[in-house]
Amino acid sequence: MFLIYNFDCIQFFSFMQEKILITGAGGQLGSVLTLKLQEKFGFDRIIATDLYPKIGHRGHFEILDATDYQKLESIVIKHSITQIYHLAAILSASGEKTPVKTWDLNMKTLINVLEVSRIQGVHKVFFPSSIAVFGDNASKDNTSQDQFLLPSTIYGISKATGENWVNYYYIKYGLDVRSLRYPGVIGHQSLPGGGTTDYAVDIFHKAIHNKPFECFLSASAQLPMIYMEDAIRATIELMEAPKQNITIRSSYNIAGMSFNPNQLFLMIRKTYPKFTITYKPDFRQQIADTWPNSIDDSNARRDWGWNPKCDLESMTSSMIKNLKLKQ
Ligand code: AKB
Repeated sequence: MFLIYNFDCIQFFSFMQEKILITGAGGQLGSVLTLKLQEKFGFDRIIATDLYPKIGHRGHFEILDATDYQKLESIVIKHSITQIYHLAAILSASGEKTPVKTWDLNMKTLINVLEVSRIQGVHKVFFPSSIAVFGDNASKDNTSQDQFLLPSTIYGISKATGENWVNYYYIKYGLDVRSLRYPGVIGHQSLPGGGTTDYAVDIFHKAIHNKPFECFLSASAQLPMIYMEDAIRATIELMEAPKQNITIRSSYNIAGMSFNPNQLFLMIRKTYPKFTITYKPDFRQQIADTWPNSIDDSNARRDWGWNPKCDLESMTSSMIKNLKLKQ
């Protein structure tokens, strides 16, 4: 009893000591994760950073271009940071327009985060990877964790390389970096920017405004997706899992649901029977063609109890309900 009490106290004490820095805090995932971490740890414990301040942001905020090591290090020292969630990155579709810039930014920011953590004693880091690490060679259905990675986009190449870097820092320096291969993230709280899966958020904004939707993917382009609530929960559950349970130090596959634009359209039509869609596939269809249709996340389920709650139907009704509230 005494031992259990003592252990709980130690855990509670170290929890209360956490100081968490988030890069890319103004982005689709970053803005929602910032709120969740503020709610969990308290406003004082969270330092949101991005290139530009977010209008209406509550709590600590620092302007940071994470390619600037000196600035990053000064913020880490100033706030005695113990954990970093490194979300800043250029995504798949935007990345294809500026491949060299995308490589430079995605790699430089990650290496800066790893280095500052090693040098300044940050003890835990989160690195978001993506289903974009898989290429055309990988099996499309129920794609397993250990496929040979041959990504088709520079974004995917930067994430696959990033997975190797974080694994290297764990092996060489013992830095506790944890990572998820996110599918497309769908949420009502924020807009995605520059991804191949963005259509699955854009479509809802058109539907609730009674406007037709032109889809940049084909009707049958099935991709793995996850609802924002599940994505945030997965991130925090992974970060809080006991260290000895983490067997994958590159990045965990996680799955939420899988559907194609036609299936999503038909689901939305149940609420908006007059909603219309046209298909005009562009270069993003070629990216989608190389990505999995669905993901096998059995390692995440086994190691830290991952279990998605949201499917296509519940995600659709939650998106519509929440977007209508904002109208
Ligand atoms: C993108 O489409 O680039 C992202 C991703 C799947 O990583 N949403």
